[in-house]
Amino acid sequence: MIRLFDRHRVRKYVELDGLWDFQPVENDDHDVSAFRYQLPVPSCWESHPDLTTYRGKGLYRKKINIAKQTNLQFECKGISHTAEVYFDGKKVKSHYNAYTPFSFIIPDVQAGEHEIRILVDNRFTSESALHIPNDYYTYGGIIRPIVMEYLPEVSIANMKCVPQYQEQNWHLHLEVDLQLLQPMTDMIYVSGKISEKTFSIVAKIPKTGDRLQLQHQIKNLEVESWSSDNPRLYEVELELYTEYSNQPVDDYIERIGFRTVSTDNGKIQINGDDIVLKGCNRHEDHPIVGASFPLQLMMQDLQLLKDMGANAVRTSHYPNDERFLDLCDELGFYVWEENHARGLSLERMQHPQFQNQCQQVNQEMVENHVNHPCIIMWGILNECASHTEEGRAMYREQLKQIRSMDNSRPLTFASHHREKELCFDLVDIVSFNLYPLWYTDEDPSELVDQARKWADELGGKGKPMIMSEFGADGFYGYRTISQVKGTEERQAQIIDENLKSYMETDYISGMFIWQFADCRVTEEEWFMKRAQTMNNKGIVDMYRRPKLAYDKVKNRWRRG
Ligand code: ADA
Repeated sequence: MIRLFDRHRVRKYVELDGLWDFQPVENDDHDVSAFRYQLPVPSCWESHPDLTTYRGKGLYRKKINIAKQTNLQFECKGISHTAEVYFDGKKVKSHYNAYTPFSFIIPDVQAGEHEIRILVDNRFTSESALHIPNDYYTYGGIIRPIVMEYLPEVSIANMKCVPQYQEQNWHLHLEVDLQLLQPMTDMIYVSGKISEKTFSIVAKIPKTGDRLQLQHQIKNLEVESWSSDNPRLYEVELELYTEYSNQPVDDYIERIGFRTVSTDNGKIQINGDDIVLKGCNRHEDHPIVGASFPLQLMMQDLQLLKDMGANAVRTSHYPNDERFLDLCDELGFYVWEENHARGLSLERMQHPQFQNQCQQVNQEMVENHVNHPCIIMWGILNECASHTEEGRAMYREQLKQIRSMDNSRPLTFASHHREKELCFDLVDIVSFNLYPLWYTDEDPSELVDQARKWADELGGKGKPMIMSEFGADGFYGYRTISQVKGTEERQAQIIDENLKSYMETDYISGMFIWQFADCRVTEEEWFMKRAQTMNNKGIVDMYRRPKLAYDKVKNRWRRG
């Protein structure tokens, strides 16, 4: 499955799922002829018994048959973590980062058999500033779907949909990007439909250049707002005609929700109504599929979150699979989506590749996910060096970049620097990662008041405040009368006390438990810090079996 709705009804496309040939390789050996394995795509190579801890390079191969000459566009939704793509032996694309989509076009492909090879690397090399040994696992492989599309000479490359609420009415602003493979002198005609409204855009194609952006405003739409209680979605359908065709040569469908996000009076509003986010931090990690989730397991996680009374999820610490975001759109979950970074010191932030790798992720995250109504805020750089002037400069640059791409959502980042924080003035929402009763013996109620004071003194005065991480380890099945740290009893007690404090604090606009489910961590550097090489702070274990904390959360959120 590629998305939870049809992206095209005119453009032909096919998912390149199924079995691909696979061969671990030592270097940039992309033209090997012997392939020892066949691996399913999408999947993590760690799911194969020979490759459960393989950290290295692997070459994938797939043969495709093209019936008649065409242009091909490939969209890779997620390859972990570095990909070099070859088409009929010629290198056509490189990409770094497991968690954001990338695409490329192969123009003028002749009919017949062709071969795609993808060299994938999940090593922690000196080139990699973001994928490093960490308190989560960097898997290997083609972990999300690959789509192959048959592209006409002029096509719709992207559509950004910006719902606007003015004078008690919903309007919609569209930015439509066209891709031109051949210089054309024609007029183009875009016909569109949303809800009961139809519209058309006419434009002359310039003689040069390969992209053209069309802007269009649709006024006074008769639509219902999107919210957690009423996650009403609408498809925006575009069809593209040239002056020589009375049939559409291409089309593009997006699915959106009409809602506003604001941060007035120190609270967060959806469509003008104050909300309190009750959620969990969730890694894309599972003992059977690693980071390569099928829809069933994504849905199981959201059903459990809904069962415990959550209305939100934080995509800690990277952009998520767009099918998971589609589900959140449909089920009415609020999402804090964030770029890819966890706990990077100033030294690591000064890695020569750091800023441009982050800015690439920011660009791909916002460009591909901007139309999801479930995403109500963008986050960056979890627990990085926002307490230093050099770090602040990078936070500021990245926040500016994201705001320039989308100014419809508030921005935040999760800080653990307490009174040393230097960046609260740069964001709309202040967020704290604090672990009272686990890493420190502080009282949660006193600590949250202290954190509010830090925020007020450090540039966050009057801004909504979120407790973005709190929790404790609880080893599944470890129960003793002593209730020592690590037992399920102690974890349940710590989480319950934290939730009690934050639910009783009227200036708290959100709370995210660390974490939803136990997750695998890297053996490198984290083996000695994490029992079983796992982060065991889940309120369900890795197999999604509830721990004692689960019912405490449910009592607080469903019955609180
Ligand atoms: C940090 C970090 C999380 C996780 C957590 C923990 O707050 O943001 O990714 O590592 O600590 O389990 O200690």
